[in-house]
Parts: sequence; C-alpha cells; structure tokens
Amino acid sequence: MIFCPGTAVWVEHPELAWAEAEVVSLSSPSFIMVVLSSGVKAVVDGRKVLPRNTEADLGGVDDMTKLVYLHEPGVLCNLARRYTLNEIYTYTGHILIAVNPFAKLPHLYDMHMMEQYKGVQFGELSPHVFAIADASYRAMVSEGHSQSILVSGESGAGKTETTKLIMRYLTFVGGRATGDIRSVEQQVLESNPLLEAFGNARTVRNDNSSRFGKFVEIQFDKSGRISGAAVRTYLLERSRVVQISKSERNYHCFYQLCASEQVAGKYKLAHPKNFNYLNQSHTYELQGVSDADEYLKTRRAMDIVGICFADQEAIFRIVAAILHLGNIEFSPGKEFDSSAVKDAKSKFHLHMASDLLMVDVSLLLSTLCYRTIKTPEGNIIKAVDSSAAVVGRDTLAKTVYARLFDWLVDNINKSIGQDMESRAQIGVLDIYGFESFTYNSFEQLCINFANEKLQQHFNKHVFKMEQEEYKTEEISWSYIEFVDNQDILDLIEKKPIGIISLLDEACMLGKSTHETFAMKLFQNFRAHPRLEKPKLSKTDFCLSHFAGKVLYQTDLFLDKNRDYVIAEHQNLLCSSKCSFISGLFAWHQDDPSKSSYKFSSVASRFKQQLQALMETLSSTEPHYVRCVKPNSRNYPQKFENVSVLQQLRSGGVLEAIRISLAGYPTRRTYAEFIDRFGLLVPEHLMARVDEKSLTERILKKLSLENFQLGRTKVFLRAGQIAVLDSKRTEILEKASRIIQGCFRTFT
Ligand code: AD9
Ligand code: MG
Repeated sequence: MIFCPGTAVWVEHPELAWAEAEVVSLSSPSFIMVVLSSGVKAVVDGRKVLPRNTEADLGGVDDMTKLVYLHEPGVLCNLARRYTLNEIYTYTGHILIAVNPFAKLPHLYDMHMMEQYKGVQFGELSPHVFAIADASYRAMVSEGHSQSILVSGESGAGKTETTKLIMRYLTFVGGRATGDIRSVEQQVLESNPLLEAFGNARTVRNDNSSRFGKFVEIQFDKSGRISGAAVRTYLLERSRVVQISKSERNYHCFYQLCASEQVAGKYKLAHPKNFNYLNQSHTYELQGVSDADEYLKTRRAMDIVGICFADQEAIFRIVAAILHLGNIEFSPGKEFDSSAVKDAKSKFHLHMASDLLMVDVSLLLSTLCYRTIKTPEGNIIKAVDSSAAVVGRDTLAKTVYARLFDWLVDNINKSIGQDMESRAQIGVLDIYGFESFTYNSFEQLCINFANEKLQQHFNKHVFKMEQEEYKTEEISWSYIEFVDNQDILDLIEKKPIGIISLLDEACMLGKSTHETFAMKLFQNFRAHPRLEKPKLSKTDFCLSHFAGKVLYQTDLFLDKNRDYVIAEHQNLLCSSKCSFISGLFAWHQDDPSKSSYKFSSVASRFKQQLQALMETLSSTEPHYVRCVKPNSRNYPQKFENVSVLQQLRSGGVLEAIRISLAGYPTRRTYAEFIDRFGLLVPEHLMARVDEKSLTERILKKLSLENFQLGRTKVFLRAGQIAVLDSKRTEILEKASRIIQGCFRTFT
C-alpha cells in the first residue's frame, strides 16, 4: 500500500503495541517518515504501517466486523474506546468479547436488563452476555438442539463471573418462577457459591481464582423449562491444601470456618495465622470480603442444594481436622530413621484431628509414622523418618480434601437431579485459561493441554467446518490460513507414545525418575517442531503451544501424576466412626479404577474427562465468549494494549474476525429455508419451481445481495437473516390481525 504524506496510519510501538501517527514523507516505499501523536518523528518500515480510520465513531463499533479497517490496531483501538465508556462487550460476528471492568456495574445485569434481552433477535441490542445466553436458549427451544457456551480467557479475565451471569439468565428465562427457594433453578445457582467456597482461592492473579474446571449442563423439558442439571468438574488443584505461595491463600472454606463465631470455638480453631496450612503466605484477608459472612452464605447454599445438617457438620469437621492435621509436627524417633510427634502442641493437634475425623488416635499416629511394605514374604511394617511423616501427613490432608470436593459435586448432582428425558441441554464451560509462568509444572501442562483441545474445537468450528462446508457446497470462497494444532495434541496425548503415555510408563516403573522421563521424551521426539530441549537443563522441556512457548520443569511430574490413595490412609478413614467420613472412602472401594492397588494416573484420567467433554461439545451448537483481562493489576479503567493483543491473538479472536467478515455465518438447507420464509413469496409457492430458485426469488425480493447458493444450502452474509426474520414477523402479525378481525366478526 502506498501512503501519501498526511495519511493517518498506525505504526508498531514497543509499549503501546500500535501508535497513532501521520505520514510526513516517503524516502522509499519501504521507509516512511511519520509523526506520532506525541509529536515524536520516526522512520518506520513501510510494510508494517497500517491505514487508520480518522472518521471512526469515537464510541467504537459494537461488532468488529463493522470496522472500516479490520486489522489488529483497529480491533484494539475499538475495544479500548468502548472500554473507557464502560461498554465492556463487543461482538466479532457471533463471538462475544468481554473485557473485565474490575468495577461493579449493577445496572448492566439487573432484572430490567434481563427482561430487555429476552427473546430479542441477536444483534438487535448492544452486545451483552445475556444476548449470547438468550440466543442459545432460543436456538435450543426452537430447534430442540443442545447448545454449549464456552467461556475462556486467562486467570482473572472474568470467566467465572460471566458463567454465573449466563446461568442467572438461563434460570430467568427457563425457571418456573415459583418462588420456591429449593427449586431446581435455585439449586443450580447456589451450586456456585458452594463450589467456590471449596474450590476457589486467592492467587496472585485473582482474589477468587477457580482452582478447578467446571462444565454445567442445564437440562430443559419440552416446554423450555429447566428440568435438571449436572455439574462436571476437572482437576482440582490439590497441592494448595498443604502448600501456598506468597500473597496467596488456601481454599476459602478454611478461612470461613476460622471466622465463624459459632463453630470455630467448638473445633478449637483460632485465627488462620495459627495454622501451618494457612500461615505460609502471611495472607489472611480478602479486600472487601468478610469470611464470617461468607461462611453463612456457604451454609445457606448447602441448605439450598439439599445437604442435611448432619452432613454439613461433618463437612466442616473435616475442614477443621485438616487444619489440625497440618499442625502435627514430627521429630526424629528413638529408633534409626523413625519419627515421633514433636511436642505437646503437636500432640494436642493429633488428638484434635483424630477426634474430628472420629478415628482411633493410635491408628492415626501409626498411619503417619509407619508404612506397610509388601514383600513376597508378606507385609513388613517400617517406621518412616520425620520428613517422610510430614509428606504422609500432607498426602492424607490432600486425599481427604479431594474426596470431600468430589462428594460435594456428586451431592449437588444428586440433589438437583438429572432429567434423563430432557429434550435438550445448554452446557456452560468455565475452565482455566492458558497458563505460562516462570515455573510451570504438571498442572500447567494439563491446563494447557485442555486449552489446546478447546482451541482445536474452536478452530474446527470457526475455521475448518466453515471452509469444508463451503467446499462441499461448491461456493466461491477465498481460503484463510490458520495454524492447526493437531500436531501438539498428538505429541501430548497420542498412544502408545506421547508425553502422557511416557509419563504414565515412568510412574509405573519403580526405577524411573524425572530425568529418565525427560530423556525418553527427547529420544522419541528428536526433531518435533513443537518440542524443544533447553540448553541449560536436561530435565526441562519447552512446548510451542498455540498461544506461545511454555517451559515446563519436570521435577514433580511423576509424583503429581500418581493418583491413588495410600492403603493405610484408606484403612484409617474407612474405620472412622463418622459414617460421612467412612462413606467417603467406602464409596471408592467398589470403584476399581480408583482402587489403591491398581495404577491410575491424573493425566490419563484428565485426558479421558477431556475426551468426554469434547464429545459432548461436538454434539452441541457452540457459542463463544472470550474474556479479556485489560491489565495485570486488576484496576478499573486501565487498558494495556500489549497484553490485550496477546490475549486476542491466543484466543483466535483475530482470525475469527477475518473469517466472520469474509464468510457466510448463516446457512440453511433449501427445504428449511422455504419452510420458514416461503410465506414471503406466496405468489410463487404454487409455481413449479425448485427450492433453490424459490430461495433466490425470496432473497431478490428483499433486495439482498452477496448471498451464495450452494448445492444443498443457501449461505447468507451476517445480518441478512435478521432482515428475513423481521419481514416474516411482519407478515405473520398482519395475518394474525386479519384472523382475529374475522373471528370477532363471526362471534
Ligand atoms: V480464574 O482463571 O478462575 O483465576 P476468572 O474466572 O477468569 O479467573 P473471575 O470471573 O473470577 O475470573 O473474575 C475476576 C474478578 O474480576 C472478579 O472477582 C470480579 O471482581 C471481576 N469481574 C469479572 N467479571 C466482571 C463483571 N462482568 N463485572 C464486574 C467483574 N466485575
Ligand atoms: Mg474462575
């Protein structure tokens, strides 16, 4: 492109990503002198300069596809402009971009707003998460086809808040409005604070960070009323129960219990600073949150989802027991390599833990300080040293907590109830976004693996399926390039040789270490374009994900991947006089996949869960919400271009914009089309014309252009279906008035 002096342009900028500028002169086609809006002059590479629209609406456009210049700076500037006006939602075709306002915007989500969006044609009102929820609800009701809403974004981008808004809207349009506090819809809504109390925690990125993934399926009956729901959760971060980093907190429920005046005393709890599992990070409070009030909210949510009083008491007894367990310290025992409870304080906590778990104190002590080793000659009981006793204690705490969390999810599902005959469902996915830290371990690999899967789903839907359909329908279409990520998925999950298989194999073989695992990985994938071996380490590996490179440290991979309950822990907890606790563990005894002896791996189980999720998703019509975090400090009204751009790129938003603008977002078979819009050309309906020609006549009658007539389907440009629908509604209303008039005349 040739730019004349005076042309408004965008130029690349190290801090702003893109900066506004004006062309001053051209020294050659590849070098242009520009002046930035700050007055600074610069010579830039002419091939990297992009045109800027100076007449742009200062309020921005509500759909990126309406931008005059559709390119990175245009998109970024549009989002930023809207953000300053608190217009946090913007469409890109049918994808909703939601920029976290980090401020309360109550009017945006009140009852009045929900009423406004109800049943309104998508795109008619300002972009909103309610519009996405409404579109999926109406598509589900009118077509009887299951839908899914996939919410993604990085930590703190607003996925969980968005998911809750979607659920609130769906319960609003699909609820029975009976006022019953224990109605299915109330139970669905109250499952959120309950799961958050046990599965969310403060992290450096987000005060209420979800430490598990969640897919909530809301089931509807024939009349579009909510008839059941199911919650699936993924990969709760277990290590947090016993270990927290600086400025972070453990799961909210621990602090809530410590702050609860009635119960804390009963369980001999005190300020969190007194507990090893809570005081490592020296962070106890959350800004603007009262843990005591939150405790009451959690109890209320438990009441609503149908957890009886006795079970509630047992749950919090377990939470308290975990805190006491964490305070048991060990010192070297009398015998070589043995351990003993350190002092009177530790003994007190040992007794408290055994009382609360309702297990025999000496059995608890021996479980912590001894281990049974199986040998061909029989079992040998061996003392463990004090550091191994600490590891065992922490493992016990994590096991109990993880089972408790699974119980809560199961109980929510049982209590809400599944509608096996449900006509269709709407699933809402709130799952951790792509993660890349300085230290990336096994959890990041699982999270990024999930994101690769979801990215492929997005790719498939937005890119592959569009293009393939255009191809099979033989309509003209210029292909858009996109990066497929099947190769990295194969690298991670392919059997018999992929990262997960190699890791499982290493976990099964007694002699393997993270060093041998890394060595095998590099041996098997010597020249894989997605895998790199860093120069300075033998055990780290680097993966080129769709969203960028991530360096993984494998030190704890083997330990974190092993998924079994130590037999002694299982025996101890099964012996509890509290039926709730023994039930937690007895329940899993019958489940062969979770038996203490059979090998089971966290990564393989996660892979299976993801596979099941992908199967569910592929049988639904997807809707996408991409949440964006405007700045890393969680401040309102602060928009950092570089980071936003990276999020838009890694979420595939930029490519999706191009495709949605260039493509045909609406398509119908000719039969479907005539069925719905045939009434627009009553004069032709009886004529002997085929459906394709009839379709063409309808579109021409409404003066629509640029549509495509494929082999079996008609393809419409964005917005054309709305024109057809409004004409149809107009005709139907006119007809209904005439009929009513006739009816009145006759009666
Ligand atoms: V994480 O991956 O679970 O760590 P999320 O789920 O993406 O993350 P979350 O929904 O928890 O982020 O949002 C973070 C914070 O942003 C919330 O606690 C709110 O304070 C804030 N937020 C998010 N969305 C909105 C909104 N629509 N309106 C106002 C919001 N504040
Ligand atoms: Mg979240």
